[in-house]
Amino acid sequence: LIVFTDLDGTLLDHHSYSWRAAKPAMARLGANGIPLIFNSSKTAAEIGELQSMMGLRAPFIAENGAAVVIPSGCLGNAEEEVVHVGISYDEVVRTLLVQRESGARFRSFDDLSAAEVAALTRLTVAEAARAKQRLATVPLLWDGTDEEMAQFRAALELEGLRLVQGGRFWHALGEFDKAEGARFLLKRYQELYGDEPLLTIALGDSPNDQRLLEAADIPVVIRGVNSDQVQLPSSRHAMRSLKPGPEGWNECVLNLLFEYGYP
Ligand code: 2M8
Ligand code: MG
Ligand code: MG
Repeated sequence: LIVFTDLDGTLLDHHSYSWRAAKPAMARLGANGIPLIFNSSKTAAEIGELQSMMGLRAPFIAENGAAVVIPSGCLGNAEEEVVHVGISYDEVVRTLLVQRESGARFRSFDDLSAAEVAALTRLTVAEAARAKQRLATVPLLWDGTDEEMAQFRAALELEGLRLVQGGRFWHALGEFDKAEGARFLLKRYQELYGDEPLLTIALGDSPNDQRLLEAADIPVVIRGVNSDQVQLPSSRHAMRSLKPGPEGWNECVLNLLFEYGYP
């Protein structure tokens, strides 16, 4: 088994960012040597900090698939590896500014100060500063009408950008997604594990997790603010959690470990 998980609203509580309720299942994964791979719209700076608070060291996927980070030693690599995909942050910001000049109404992480991001998200100002250290994706709040949003989306698509929905924000990003990041790391793990087939579990709560869930053997939709917009793929053991966030995560992962014979 290998586990790919979203963070906000999935492993972390949507409001408090606490993972406390998921600790029993996280410990069982660790004890069984099952890799736990974070796959988030958070930045590499945020995920690195989170891993060190959790006492965890593992490869991870940042910014909705824009970057894959493999800390030194994790996959037999002597040095830290960082793989970037697609368009750069500056290019996304430039395209957004052109749209604003033609009337699009939004507030992005590029416009907002760390204090403003903190007020919107309940992150601390230091955490919000890490959330602003972005490589390739721009979270934004839409202030226009639905109709204007449709125009905005179409205009971004002409520039090779997509909009995906997280728990609080829309994310403007290039032609990559969480599933590609997961596939990249799965290949690396599969090389390590040789012929032993690896079953993938993916957990997520929002539309930006849809492709990741579809690519997994065992997709788990965690209940959250917009999880009703996520379609549950029809695979064996696909499930929705009854409880939200880390409580739901804990229950589903413990169930699956039991189901697949892990103590
Ligand atoms: C942003 O992401 C969440 C994920 O679902 C959202 O869209 O609501 C991020 O981009 C991230 O960097 C930040 O930590 C988070 C804070 O809530 O918001
Ligand atoms: Mg989420
Ligand atoms: Mg996320």
